[in-house]
Order: sequence, then structure tokens, then C-alpha cells
Amino acid sequence: MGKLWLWLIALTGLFGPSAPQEKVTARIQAHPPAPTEHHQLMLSCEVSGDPGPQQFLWEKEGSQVPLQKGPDNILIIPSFNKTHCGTYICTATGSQGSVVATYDLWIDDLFNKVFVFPQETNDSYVLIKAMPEQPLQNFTVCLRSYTDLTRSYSLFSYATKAQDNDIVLIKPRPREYQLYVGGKFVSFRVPEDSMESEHICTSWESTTGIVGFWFNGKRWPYKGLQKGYLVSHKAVIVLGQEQNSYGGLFDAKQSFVGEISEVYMWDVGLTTRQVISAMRNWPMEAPIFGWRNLPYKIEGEMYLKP
Ligand SMILES: *[C@@H]1O[C@H](CO)[C@@H](O)[C@H](O)[C@H]1NC(C)=O
Ligand SMILES: *[C@@H]1O[C@H](CO)[C@@H](O)[C@H](O)[C@H]1NC(C)=O
Ligand SMILES: *[C@@H]1O[C@H](CO)[C@@H](O)[C@H](O)[C@H]1NC(C)=O
Ligand SMILES: [Ca+2]
Repeated sequence: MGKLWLWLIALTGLFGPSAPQEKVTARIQAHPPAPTEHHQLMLSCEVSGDPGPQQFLWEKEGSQVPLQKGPDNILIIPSFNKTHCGTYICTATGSQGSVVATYDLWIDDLFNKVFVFPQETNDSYVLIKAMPEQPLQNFTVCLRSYTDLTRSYSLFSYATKAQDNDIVLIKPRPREYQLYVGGKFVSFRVPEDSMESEHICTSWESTTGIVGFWFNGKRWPYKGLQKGYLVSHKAVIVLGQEQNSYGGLFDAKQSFVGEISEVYMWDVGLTTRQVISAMRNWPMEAPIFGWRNLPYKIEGEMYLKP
């Protein structure tokens, strides 16, 4: 009896109605998600629903000649610059016909601009519209801020579903910065506020738990935090407010008032030399997102000023 049932199941599998065919779709993904000038950019044409597309045709709108044609779904731009901006079209042809995907490649270079947070609110912030492609084993975040606040404020808030303090950069009081990773933090004491803008970078690596901190380009002693932890890449990234839950629950008493600029994030730890080139807005390493091409959205009352 048991055997018969097995046979019946097997036969149904072989001759039964086949699963409804998945619609074949294509989309183009950029790596890194927000390309930076003078760094490599990879566009990949991802096809789902077709077991094996044979041919990929890459074209750029307004260009007579195709960029690339063949079995390769990846288009590499070795050194990205403004002349590469435009609309890219990938036509993937397989056993089930052709599908087309398009991608608008553009730069929003904020060089010499600043985000202005004019007043204390619980609903004004900058949302960063890019996130890492994979969970983070390493990261570095840099930014410049300018404020006369003396209460606690949040500069950079990276919340994930599991942990609203997955990465947080706050200044809880004058002369101290705190970096949170996975809900735990380390502090860095800095000199008395000089009424100048402050440039900070902070890095973390999972294998050692080592946290780096640079204040105006000068490295502070390394510390340790959350060795072996992995930061999820599915994040909501906010400047100027602290997320007390994934994507929200802001507290006006932790809001930032002043200017934030030169925001960068990498999925690697940086060296002092690389930190200094980021301070000059000429990053040596390609960031996940950076000031020379920041995908962002302004929410509430705040402004981008030259
Ligand atoms: C942009 O890159 C192309 C090569 O892809 C190069 O020919 C061109 O000179 C570059 N333009 C600038 C402004 O760097
Ligand atoms: C935000 O502030 C407004 C008034 O300033 C208040 O009515 C509201 O409840 C606050 N929202 C949250 C989520 O704290
Ligand atoms: C993270 O950094 C460590 C130490 O520098 C390195 O060994 C490891 O390969 C890095 N991981 C990734 C995913 O880049
Ligand atoms: Ca929080």
C-alpha cells in the first residue's frame, strides 16, 4: 500500500498539471548602488523566471552602437564619470523570448552643499535611499557636522528590523561621541567644542570587534565592540533623527539642529590615509554611498543649501 502511494505521487509529479509558468522579468542593478566618479561601476542584468537567458544586449539611450552583446549579463564601467550618465537598456533573450530592463544612471553631487536642520522637530530628517548589498562585516561612516547644541543629538541612525540601534552615531553631550553597533556602544572623548565644524569617521570590523574613530582626520585609540556580530543590510538610514523603531519613532530631544555634510559609508574599514581623502571629498575606496553622489530624500522642514 505504502509503495503504491509513492508511485501515485511520483506519477502525479511527472504527468500532473505543470506549475503555472513564472513570468519572465528583468531588472538592472548597480554595484555599488550609488556609483562614485573615478571608481568602477558594474551594472548587472538580473533575469528571473527564465532558466537560462542566452544573450544580453546592452545599449545606452541616444547611442547608435550597442555597448555590449553576448552571454555576459554584466556591464563594467572601469572608471565612472559624468559622461556615462544616461539610460541603460538591457535586452535579455532566452528560450522564452526577450525581456527588456532599463536603468537611469545619474549623479547628485552635493559637493560644497550642506543639509540644514533649522529647528528641533520630531519629523524632519534626511532619508538615505541606498543600503549595503550584503550584511556588513565591516563598515566606515564619515560625516561633518556643525552645531551649537549642547543637549544629546543623533547624527546617523541605521536601523534594521531586529535592532533599531544597529549602527548609531550620537553625541550624547559636549565632548563625547558614541558609536552603537547592534545595540551596544563605545564612547570617544573629544576636545572642547570650538565652534568649528567637526569631521568624524568611525569604523568597525566584526572579526576583531575593533572600532576606529577619527576626529578631524586624527585617529583616536582603537576600542572593541561586538566582536563576531553581523549588521543586517536591510536598513533604514536616517540623518538628523534617532530611530527608536525601524523607520520611525523619533524624539525631538534627540533631533539634530545645524548642518550636516560630507556623509559617506563604506562596507570596509578605512585607514587614516583613506579617511583623509574622504575628508577632501576624494574617496580612495568606492563607498556604498557618498557625498559626490548621494541618493537622498528630504522629509519635513529641512533644506539643502550651497
Ligand atoms: C570619462 O570616461 C571616458 C571613458 O569611459 C573617457 O573617454 C572620458 O575622457 C572621461 N571623461 C572625463 C571628463 O573624465
Ligand atoms: C511630535 O511632536 C508633535 C508636536 O510637536 C506631537 O504632537 C507628536 O505627538 C509628536 N510625535 C511623536 C511621535 O513623538
Ligand atoms: C572585513 O575585514 C576583515 C579584516 O580587515 C577582512 O579579513 C574581511 O575579509 C572583511 N570582510 C569583508 C566581507 O570585506
Ligand atoms: Ca534607536
